[in-house]
Amino acid sequence: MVEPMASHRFLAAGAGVLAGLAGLAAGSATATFTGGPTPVIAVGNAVVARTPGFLKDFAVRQFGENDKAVLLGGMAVVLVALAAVAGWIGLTRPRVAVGLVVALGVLAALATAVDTTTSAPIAVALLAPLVTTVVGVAALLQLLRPLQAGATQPVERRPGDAAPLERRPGDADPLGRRPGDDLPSGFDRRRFLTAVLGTAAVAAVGAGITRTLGTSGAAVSRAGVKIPAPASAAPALPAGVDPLEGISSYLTPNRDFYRVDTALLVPDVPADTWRLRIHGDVDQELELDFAELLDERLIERRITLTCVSNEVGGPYAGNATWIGVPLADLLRRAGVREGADALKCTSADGMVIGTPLEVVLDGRDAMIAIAMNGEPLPLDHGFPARMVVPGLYGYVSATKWLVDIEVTRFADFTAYWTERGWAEQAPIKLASRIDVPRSFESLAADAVRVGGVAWAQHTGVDSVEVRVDDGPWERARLVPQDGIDTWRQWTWQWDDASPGDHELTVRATDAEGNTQTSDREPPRPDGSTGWHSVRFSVK
Ligand SMILES: Nc1nc2c(c(=O)[nH]1)N[C@H]1C(S)=C(S)[C@@H](COP(=O)(O)O)O[C@H]1N2
Ligand SMILES: [Mo]
Repeated sequence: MVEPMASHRFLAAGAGVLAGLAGLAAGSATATFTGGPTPVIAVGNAVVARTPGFLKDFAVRQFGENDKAVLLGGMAVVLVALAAVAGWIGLTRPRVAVGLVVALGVLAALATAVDTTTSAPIAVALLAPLVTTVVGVAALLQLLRPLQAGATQPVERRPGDAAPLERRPGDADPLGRRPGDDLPSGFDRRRFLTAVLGTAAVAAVGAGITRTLGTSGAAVSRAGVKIPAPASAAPALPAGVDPLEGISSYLTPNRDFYRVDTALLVPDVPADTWRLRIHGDVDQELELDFAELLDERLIERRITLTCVSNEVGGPYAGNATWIGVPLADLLRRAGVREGADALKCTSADGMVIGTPLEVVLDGRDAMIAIAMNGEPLPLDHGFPARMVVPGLYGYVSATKWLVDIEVTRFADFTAYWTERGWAEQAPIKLASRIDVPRSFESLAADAVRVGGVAWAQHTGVDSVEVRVDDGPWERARLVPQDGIDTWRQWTWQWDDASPGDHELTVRATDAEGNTQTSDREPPRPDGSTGWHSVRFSVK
């Protein structure tokens, strides 16, 4: 057999990538009709769900809120490489290439079958990986056939030409052409070009359908939601918040609010199809639609949310004004039975979060929130409804895209994060953070103003102290207390700053007199501890 020309190999690899794109676009378009996950998202979700805890912690540490983009980017690189390999191999061994594509299709089908992020029936959802595989294989074969004609047919010889010789790769062929030169006459350019255009058209149409029909129904629905005035409004903002440029703003704008969840694609839950079921150990099951939820007694409260994954000094805390329905109102109406100690909360994307019942019923403003900072919940913060429980880390309380609350016992289920080595119960730990100066900033001696935030949700922060190097602890100034469920901003000024390098450390004391421990603990299993410090220099 004649060695295929190198240029054929590269064309074939490109054909593989094009066939892959067409297959994925067709499969994704199919998914917009079936309501199931697209093949890429299904595989991504499967990776997320099966990533061991330590690796997930690593990813969150390394990539922070970009972890999803990094995962999807990594998957794209692997997919392009595999598609190119399929094309490359397929030039001479089409069966192996088809086998590779089918194997990837089976993988996507398995991921789709176990996907919990949509409620599409499995049999219907499996159409997407099926279409991807069929279109991918068909496109690959169509593209390779014209290339194979040129790759494997010995170049035509005319009478009088020398007999074909054993040729080594890189040698010129009998007509004096070397691999990489113009393609031989056996290459059916016209047919190849037709196949390329056809495949590209399939890819474009598939991508177009995915874009148009895949746009979120939730976004349209959210634009039409009007949040009624709350029966119980939040108290007026205390005077004197935001005392220093550069520290976290007292209320965190929605676009700056940290986001932590496992959803590669934000769940698409239009308000008009949303239902909340409250059931389990109750006297009477409740089911509410969104209009009914809005008709309930609404409260407006400022509450600071915090993620258990926050490292000392980390960014995963934010303060917002929430409007919602007190959870206790609904639970009382349902009638919680003796013996229950937990709420098993489930989201539209299958997240299961366990929340202690006692905490929700102890009088704090635990709510099913529908608005955040004066707007319906942003899609990525749980539209149309989520839980917010003052004083508990998000992973045990703040279920976004909430659709189901089962009153039950912790002993009777395992929550998503608990399965992954995080504590079952997790009140937010007392913490303080320096926002200004930033690490390694250089400041003028006459203006060393420092500041940040401190939180002890549902207990309240009483004092904040700072220390320069090994000097004495000095009291920081606190903005007036808003409520015990929010953070407090603090500032301090170093009047006779000495030039040179310094370290600034902060610690807070809560309203019960507990001072933050200096013991450094990592976030796992129930939240980090330790003092935050930054190094800076004075000119
Ligand atoms: N459905 C769902 N809800 C979820 C999560 C999730 O992964 N899925 N993550 C929880 C975690 S760990 C936190 S800290 C908060 C974060 O809420 P935010 O993204 O609105 O800041 O949401 C909680 N609710
Ligand atoms: Mo979290």
